[in-house]
Amino acid sequence: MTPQITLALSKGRIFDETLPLLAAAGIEVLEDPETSRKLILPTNRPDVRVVLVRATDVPTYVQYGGADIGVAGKDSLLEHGGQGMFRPLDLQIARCRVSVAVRADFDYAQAVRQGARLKVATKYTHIARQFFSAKGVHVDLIKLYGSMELAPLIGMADAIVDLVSTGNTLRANDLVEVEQIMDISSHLVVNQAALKLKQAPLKRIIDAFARAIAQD
Ligand code: PRT
Ligand code: MG
Repeated sequence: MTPQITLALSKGRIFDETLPLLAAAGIEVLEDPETSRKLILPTNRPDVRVVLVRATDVPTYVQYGGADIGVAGKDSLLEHGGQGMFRPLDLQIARCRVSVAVRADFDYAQAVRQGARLKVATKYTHIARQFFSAKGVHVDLIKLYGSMELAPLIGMADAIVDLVSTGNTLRANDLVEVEQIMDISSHLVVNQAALKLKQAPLKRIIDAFARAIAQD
């Protein structure tokens, strides 16, 4: 009997941009996550199913074997730590960057002098802590789960560390991008134990994804 493969995806851009890669592996998801309320979606392959989870939860599902394989943003992987999984492929999808942004009237250059103190609001506390500690800047981190842009506007923080893609969200809120911390794309992640137990079917999917990326 072929073992069941469970793939963890998040709704939205990661799901949408993974579909062509799945198609290249001969896998077609049979329900639309935007209209279906199901959390487990069947595919055209009886041995493959998709589970829908929050983007930040994909690494956790793969770590604990709730899913054998998943697609996660590098931002989510760095915040999670990546324990218990392999990261065989950079899928080059859902691309963006992690940046520092401040109010247009804030003197960032002055604020990040060595030994200075900066109040930073972010969902990405690991990435932010590492980035500022490498610069020798002390930061007071305020953990938020969304709408980071609001924090500098209402004086709760000096700066934010957030994902930027077009820059429209920053511009709409009169914030300026003052530093780019790193480029982000989504990666394929595979549970370490599953890769041993279900090696052949998982390898077929990984290889098909790799070929599809190489063609672009
Ligand atoms: O929404 P939820 O809280 O469930 O989680 P999430 O926001 O992490 O999920 P989702 O689906 O929005 O994003 C999943 C992944 O897509 C992220 O982990 C990133 O790796 C990647 N990605 C790529 C982005 C963006 N581009 C992006 N632009 N994730 C979020 N954004 C947001 C950003 O946070 C900001 O609010 O879009 C806004 C900025 O966009 P621009 O175009 O205005 O600059
Ligand atoms: Mg989102």
